[in-house]
Amino acid sequence: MKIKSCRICGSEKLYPFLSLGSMPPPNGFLLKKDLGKTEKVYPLSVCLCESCFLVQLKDVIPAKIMFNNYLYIPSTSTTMLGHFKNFADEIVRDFNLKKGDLVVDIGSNDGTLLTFFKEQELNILGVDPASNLAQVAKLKGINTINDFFTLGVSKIIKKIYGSAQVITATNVVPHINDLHDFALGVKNLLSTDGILVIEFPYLVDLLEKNSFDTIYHEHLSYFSLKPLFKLFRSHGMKIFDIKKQNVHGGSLRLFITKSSIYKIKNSANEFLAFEKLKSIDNLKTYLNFADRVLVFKKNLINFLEKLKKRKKRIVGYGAAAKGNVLLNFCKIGSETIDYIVDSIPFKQGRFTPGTHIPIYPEGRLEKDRSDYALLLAWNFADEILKKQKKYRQKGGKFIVTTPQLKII
Ligand code: JHZ
Repeated sequence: MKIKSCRICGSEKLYPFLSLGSMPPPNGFLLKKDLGKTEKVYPLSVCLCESCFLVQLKDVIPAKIMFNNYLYIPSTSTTMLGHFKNFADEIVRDFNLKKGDLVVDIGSNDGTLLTFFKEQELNILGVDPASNLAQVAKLKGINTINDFFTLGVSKIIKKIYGSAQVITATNVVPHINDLHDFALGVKNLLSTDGILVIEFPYLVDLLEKNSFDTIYHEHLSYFSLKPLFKLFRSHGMKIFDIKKQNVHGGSLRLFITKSSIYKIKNSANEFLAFEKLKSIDNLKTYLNFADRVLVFKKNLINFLEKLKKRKKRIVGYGAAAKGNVLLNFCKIGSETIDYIVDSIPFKQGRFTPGTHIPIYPEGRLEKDRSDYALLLAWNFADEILKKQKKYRQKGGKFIVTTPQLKII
């Protein structure tokens, strides 16, 4: 499907500033038996709305294709476990949550975030369309509705469980095509003084760190603040606080409410001023970014070609969705990368979409004698470099792509 107008303001002035070509959905990991079949590819071109400045994709793959069986889980990362624990603790403390208050997590994945709210004796409910993950969550005792969150689903939840004191949505709002339906669903489900807390990778970081590989079919929007202020305002809600987070290459956490008891904090205006300074509302910023992406592609390909000429063995580290974007965009396949190691059991034994590189457990890196590991999960550089001390001590090197191409 192709949208014709901006998801937030409805303007038809959508300027495409970067095309990454056509490729399969980046979480479409293949089983061995499917390697011979033709993979469906979809265009990946990103636009700027010249009216409200929402950066977005026009091409939409039906959500059911991408999310009904989802292989990504954050819970194999100690960084993410720590992040989610702090997230839950802070909200319970700062908003004075009481035993039995309802917390609903949208895009609850395997229930990781909700386990930390459950520990504090809150009433919890997850909503996630992936049946494989809803199953895992339920086995952990996390009550989960296996569906997409919509206004319709929010009405059912409200009828059965009552209003929510807190709704959380981490790394999922960029996936939502109908943002107005999402806002209406949240407004309906929140109690009168309830809050919505959302987290997403921040557009300013994407541009500054050149993390073009986070642009992919699942991410329909790349948020700066102005369009989000507009979205929530149009539904009688307000963003009242903003906090910067380090995860996923730089993210924002937004606090949103329909209640007048929360006063808007300085952070909101400070971030808006910061974005003005970064010329986030200027098409030139995006065209410059697109130029840098093309330069990066050339540099990476040249660099890897030189290593191969010197007969060096290269593997990949972290079969991240973003890694698949990088590999497909730069046309790097199994002629260059022998295999990829990854901590997520669902991905191990499968092959990367488009490039068909096999995926193995992380333990293989240390046992094997590869010279270089291309760090596809660059957002976890600290955690991974620490974990792979022995590989590095034996002379193994990491190729880091973001924010700059470098060898560690
Ligand atoms: P990671 C996901 O993108 C998908 P991805 C999603 N669409 C989204 O919005 C973003 O997150 C934010 C592995 N790994 O988290 C695990 C190791 O092998 O950067 C993952 O496969 N060893 C919801 O897929 C991958 O790397 C480790 O020690 O780009 C990281 O994927 C660690 C820490 C990770 O997200």
